[in-house]
Amino acid sequence: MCGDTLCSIRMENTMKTTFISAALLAVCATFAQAESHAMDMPMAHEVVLGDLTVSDAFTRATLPNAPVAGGFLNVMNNGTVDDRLISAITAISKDTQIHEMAMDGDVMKMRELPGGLPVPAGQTVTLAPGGYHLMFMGLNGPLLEGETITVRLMFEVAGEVDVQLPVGASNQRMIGHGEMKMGDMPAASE
Ligand SMILES: [Cu+2]
Repeated sequence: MCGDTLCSIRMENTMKTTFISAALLAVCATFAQAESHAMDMPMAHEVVLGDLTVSDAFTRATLPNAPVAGGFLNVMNNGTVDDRLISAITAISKDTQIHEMAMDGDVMKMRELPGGLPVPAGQTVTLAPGGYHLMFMGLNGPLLEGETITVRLMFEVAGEVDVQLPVGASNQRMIGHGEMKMGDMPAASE
C-alpha cells in the first residue's frame, strides 16, 4: 500500500537494520491508513482492467420515489484492440442499460444501445450527463448523496470489473465539480 517513491527508496536503504525497517514500516502503515481513509470520501479514482482504465465515475442523488438514475464515467482504451461495453449490473436497481442521447425530430431523447457502447483502441469514451450514460432502471431505493454504489461493467474483450460510483448532488455534472445552472436538464430526465 505504500506507493510513495520516497518511502520505497528509504525502505531499500534501511534493509540492513531491522529496527529502522520496522520503524519505517510503521510510517508506511500510517500513510496507508491515511490513503484508505481518503477513499471513504467521494472522489475521483481509477480502475485498470487490461488495456482499459475506468475513471471519474459517479452517480447522482435521487428523490425518494425516483424510478431511475444515471451512471457516469470515462473509459480509456490504452490498447490496440477495439473493445465494447456490453452490459452493466448493480444491486441498486432491477436492470441497468447503456443509453445514448439522440435527437428525435427536435426533441432530445435517450434510448438504449442494444449492441453496447464501442470503446475504440486508443480512445476515451465519456459517459456524462447529456450524453452516453448508464441507466439504472427500477431503483430499489433512493440514492443518497455521499454514499457509494458498486457497478459491475462487462467489456467484450477486457472482461468484468467492479467500479465504485460516489453519489454526488442531484445536479452534479462531473466528478469533483458541482452544479449545473438552473434550467439545465433535470436529473429526472436522464
Ligand atoms: Cu437513460
